[in-house]
Amino acid sequence: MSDDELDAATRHADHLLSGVAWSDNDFDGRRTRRVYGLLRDVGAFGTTLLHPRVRELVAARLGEVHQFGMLFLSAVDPGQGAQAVHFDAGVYPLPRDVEVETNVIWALDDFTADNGATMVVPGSHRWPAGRRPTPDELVPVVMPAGSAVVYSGRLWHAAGHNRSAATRRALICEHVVPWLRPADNHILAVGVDGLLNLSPELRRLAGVAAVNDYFGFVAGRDPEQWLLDHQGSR
Ligand SMILES: O=C(O)CCC(=O)C(=O)O
Repeated sequence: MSDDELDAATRHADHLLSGVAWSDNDFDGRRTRRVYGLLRDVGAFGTTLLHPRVRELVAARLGEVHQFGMLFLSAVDPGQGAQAVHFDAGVYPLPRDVEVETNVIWALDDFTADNGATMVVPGSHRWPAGRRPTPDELVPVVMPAGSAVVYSGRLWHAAGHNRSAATRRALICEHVVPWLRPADNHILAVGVDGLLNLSPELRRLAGVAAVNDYFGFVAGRDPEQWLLDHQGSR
């Protein structure tokens, strides 16, 4: 992202994080603050979520119609230990070799080996079911603030241990194919009025997008058209 975009994104992150408590479970992290349902107050993240180069990569992997899976802001505070190693598509009962998910982690602070940079196992998206990484296979994604890493939902990874004195913030955007239920229900979280306040492209990513005439419609109609008519009839 440009410096201006990064500046706006970090200010929006601070606004969203104000007053947010640490997570109440080990996976999210008991020294980590998380904000889900970001489309309810997308602010400056709207530009980041639609970054053209990242959008191209995601569309090349998943096809033109796809949708957000989980979408959250994560602030890993000092002292947070490493997260359990996992792959994001593991929430779906699918064979390991089915590719359904492409995810993006935007660094809102520099990611360093010390401050909890995401740890990844390069190439592990091609591993068969049952193979688990050993600790020496994990490498930190070291990158300056404003950078993103794009990875398959099959890649083994985890948030790292934050041994530094500062918080590591990240914007984490999962994307899944349109025939899967997204991990988070953006349509319910945002509601009809909230959807109408989003740009058409963000609405599509929230799930307002037909795949064809018989898949993804609302009451037999194209969902975008349905939404606009619904607005007009009020
Ligand atoms: O914060 C990170 O670096 C990764 C978090 C993650 O992979 C997750 O919570 O699914």
